[in-house]
Parts: sequence; structure tokens; C-alpha cells
Amino acid sequence: MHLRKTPPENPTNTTLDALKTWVDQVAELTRPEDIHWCTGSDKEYRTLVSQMLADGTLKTLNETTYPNCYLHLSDPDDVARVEHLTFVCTADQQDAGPNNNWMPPADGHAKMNALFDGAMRGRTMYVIPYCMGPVDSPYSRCGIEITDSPYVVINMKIMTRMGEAALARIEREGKFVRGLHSTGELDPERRFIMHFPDELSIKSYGSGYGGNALLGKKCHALRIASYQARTEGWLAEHMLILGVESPEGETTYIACAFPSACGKTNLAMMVPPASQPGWKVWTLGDDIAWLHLDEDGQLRAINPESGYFGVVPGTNEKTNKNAYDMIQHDAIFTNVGQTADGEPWWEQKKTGTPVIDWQGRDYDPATAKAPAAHPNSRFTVSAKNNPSYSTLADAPEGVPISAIVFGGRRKEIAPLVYEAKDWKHGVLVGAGVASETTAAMVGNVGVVRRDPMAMKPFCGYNFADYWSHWLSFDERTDKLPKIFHVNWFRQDADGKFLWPGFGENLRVLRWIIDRCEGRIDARRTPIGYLPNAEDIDTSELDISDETMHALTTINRETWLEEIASIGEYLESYGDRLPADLKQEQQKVAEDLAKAS
Ligand code: O2Y
Ligand code: MN
Repeated sequence: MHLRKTPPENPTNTTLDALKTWVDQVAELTRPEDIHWCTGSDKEYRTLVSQMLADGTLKTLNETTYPNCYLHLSDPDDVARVEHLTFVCTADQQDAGPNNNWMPPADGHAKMNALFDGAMRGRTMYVIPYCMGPVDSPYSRCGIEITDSPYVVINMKIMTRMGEAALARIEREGKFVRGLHSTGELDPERRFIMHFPDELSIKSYGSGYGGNALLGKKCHALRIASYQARTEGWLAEHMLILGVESPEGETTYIACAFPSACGKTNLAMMVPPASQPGWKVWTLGDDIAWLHLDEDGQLRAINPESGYFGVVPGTNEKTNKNAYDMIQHDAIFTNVGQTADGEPWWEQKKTGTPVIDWQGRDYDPATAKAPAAHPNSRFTVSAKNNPSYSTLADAPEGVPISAIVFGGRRKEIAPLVYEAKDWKHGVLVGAGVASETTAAMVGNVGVVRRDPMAMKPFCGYNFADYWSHWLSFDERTDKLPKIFHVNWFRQDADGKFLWPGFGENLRVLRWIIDRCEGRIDARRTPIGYLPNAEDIDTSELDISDETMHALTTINRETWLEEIASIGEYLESYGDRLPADLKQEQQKVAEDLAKAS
């Protein structure tokens, strides 16, 4: 193969010198064969797909039943985010906090530059301008990802507003997040995801998968954006955004933060059950929300993404009909199995039989010891494919948020739903979020982990400072949304779920909306307001009064332990922990101790 000794001519005609200089510097370091500035056009997408079909990076799926759908199989050692290899590089370690792996910025750059040295030899370097959020929104922020992976380019085209319009905005603003990515040798020993929040930059090497490589998503829209949001007075959160429309045509917008593997995508695009006639759910986003106060003090949300990178296994007509329908065309599948007629296959799909697994090996369900699709296999699809897509996802002003909902996967302790007493207490409820690990995760199943605001893997700075930032919103407006906590995953002693979940969760959202509208009462308890069981509509559900009682009451003894454990966790943040948060925790502990 012919290899260049000098970097190729940079074909850009960008007006932004800082951008041209950076691209030149990256080319000088990484030595690509060619440089391609992405336009974001459909033609460019089709050309890249053709190239990847030719070199085997992609495979066409059944063109009749899955038109324009492609399969990518990643390296078997490169199938998930790598939290232990993800770093936040700040001058002072305390700024990254105990919640992040840390390295001094100079060491981080030295480590990464050594890996990037000559890494793109013989390859094309793609320059991807992208905008997180509608291109015409004041709340959006832009970035440039440089990558040697065409798979990343086609995924970024779906997941972000990518190409010429984004480049024009970057040239107008002069400010952008710099993301540099190379798939490298896919050696887990030479894999790092580094963030340099003070420089608004990201360097990722050694993985071609999802959040490690699509730098607009977790790296930019959460880790870098959360840091930037703190200095600029907004919030970048791991939250879905949905609109619930009543039979009378009133839509209430809700943002929900649940840890990974708690069903955010399912809730975001839920189909109301037949028992809830006239109700509609509209999807604004399934993973990330950027929240800003407008000039009237109203909290507004945009979804910085334009597509979904969702877990495939478990998706079927019952669990998530909208997702099931939207991935029947124009979707990229990563690490699923295949049927004999070239359809994608995954566990609980309910139709078809796999004959090839996610590693491209022959597969026989009768003798197989492992699933055909990887448990973390993914679809990438445009949000516009979703039958419940809200066109307000493109509104530059975003949507007004009436309720923030935290939640986790807890087989015991957490009731079905409760409301925080006020904003400060709500911040404590968010800081105390915990969830049980599932089979889709590495490690033991069923272990409870604290995941404050569902941001443990994604907060780009010290959680103690992040909680102070959340608390500071209370001084800026008197129109903050109410804060709630939900738990769809309570079990009885036999391990049976107490609540049916899925579309029936609308019943709980309706209680939340009624509370926001001041239409119903609730019981004040030390942990917040609990529903009167009769205020949650259970018509046509096979659920007993005892079960509803269990779902809407708390056990004082276990909550005394829970609040003590939250207190211990908060204390681990030391001197930076905001006093107000500690006081809130102590108040709940005291009230529980006093309660009979
Ligand atoms: O990004 C990945 O590599 C997979 S993890 C993921 C993907 C989409 C949305 N959320 C997550 C998550 O872990 O929260
Ligand atoms: Mn997520």
C-alpha cells in the first residue's frame, strides 16, 4: 500500500482559521491518506454505505422487509461504553471529583497524542461538523468530530444535525467542541476516552462503538456540556423528554432521568393502552435533555440529538411498538443476529429464527448457550422514523417542562411514585437515585448502585459542585417544575413485578400531571408526597388493593436505612458537599426517626 509521508492537502474552504489550523494539526499528527469534509448530504451517506458494503464493514439486510437497513458487527471486545477507561482531565483533580477518573491535562494529551501518532495512515480522515440541537436554537451547541471511521460518520448523520448548516453556524460563532477519534487497533489495552472540559475538547482512541466513538452523544452532549452548562447557567442531563396529551388536547412536557437499562426509550415512545382512550404520548427525546431558563423563568428543554441509539433486545410490538415499527426501515443495526432470509434478529423479537449470531457465526437456537444478539446490540435510527415523533423536537425554543422525574430499578424500598416536597428536597431525591444492575451490564446482577440524577457515568465535573449548581436554580426563578421519583420495578417476595409497566406507566404520569395542575391531594410523609391509592387509575388492571397499598406506602425501617446510606454516600464528597443538601438529608432522617 502507498503511504503518505506528508499530510494530504486539506480541501476545506472554511472561513474559520482556527478550524482549518486544527484540522491541519490533526492531519500532521495522524497522517491520513485523504481528508473528507462531510456535507451531511444523503448522497454522501449513500456513498459511504456503498463503500462499507464493498469492504464488509456493513452488510445489507433483507431489502424487502427491512429496506435501507444495514448490519454492522463490531469487534467482540468493543461492544459497550468503557467507564474505567473514560477520564476527565482538569488542572485540579477536585474539579473532576470522586465521580470521575482523572488525569492532568498535559498527561492526558501526551498519552493520547502518542496513540494518535500516525494512527490514520492509509485511511481517510473525516471532518464532521455537527450541531447538538436545532441549528437555529440559541440553546444548541456545535462541535467538529474528526474520525477515521465511516461507520461513525453515518451514525453521526442520523444522531446529530450534521454537515453544511452546522459548519455555517460554527463559522458564525467561532466556538465549537473539538472531538478527535480513531478506531485504532481496537486493543482494549490501548483504548481511552479523554475529556478536556476547559478546552472544550475530547480525544477518543481504540473503540469504534457507540458512546465511545459517536462523540456528539455522551462525550459532548453530557460530559463536556454538563461542565459548560455549569458556567453558562443551564443543565445538560441524562433525561428523556416526552409530551403527554390529554383527551382535551392539553400537552404537558415531562423530563425523566433514569439510569441506563431502566427503559428510557420505552417510556419516551410509549403507546397508551386501550384503557386510556384519547391520551397520546409524543416523543421529544429518549436519552439527553438540555434545560435552560427562559427570560420568564420557565425551564425549557431541547433534545440535542436527532436520532436514537437504542438497545435492540427486548424490543417487540408489546414492549415498544413505536420503536419496533421505526426500525423496520432506514436503520443501522449493530451486533444483532440474522435469520436465514437476511432479517435482523434479537432476543424477544417474537418472530423469525436466528441462524447467525452477532459475531457472524452459525447459530442454532436448539443448542446455543448464548444469545444470538449481543445484549447491548443497538439500532441507530432517525427520530423522524418514530410514529410518536413530536415536531416540537425541532423547535428552537424547546418545550416548557412541568415535571422532572427521577427513577431507578429497585425491587424494594422505592414506592411506585412520590413527589418531592420542594426543589431543594427534589435535588436530594435526584442525588439519591440508585438502581440495580441488570444482565445487560458487566458484573453481578441485582447489585444496587448509586447513580445520582442518572449521571454517574456522564457528569463532567465533581458531583458536589453539580448538586450546588442544581440547587442554585431555586434562587433564579419561582417557576421551577415539580420533582418526582418513580419505580416501575417493585417486586413481591416471589420476584413478581407488582406494577405492569410499559404503556400502563401512563397512569402514573397522569397522577404526576394532576399534581402539577394542583388537581389532587397527596399524603405528606418524611420522604415526600405519596399518592392516595385511589388517585391512580387502575381501571381494567388486574391489581389488588393490597398491591396498590404496597406500591404507595413506605416502610419506615428500610427508609431509615436508605436515608442513612444516602447520607454516607453524600459525605463521601467531603467539604464540597453543599450544606443545603446535607440539611435536606438530615431533615428526612429526623422526620423518619420521629414518625410512628
Ligand atoms: O453509547 C453506548 O455505547 C451504549 S450506552 C447508551 C446508548 C444510548 C443511550 N444511552 C446509553 C447509556 O448507557 O446510557
Ligand atoms: Mn443513556
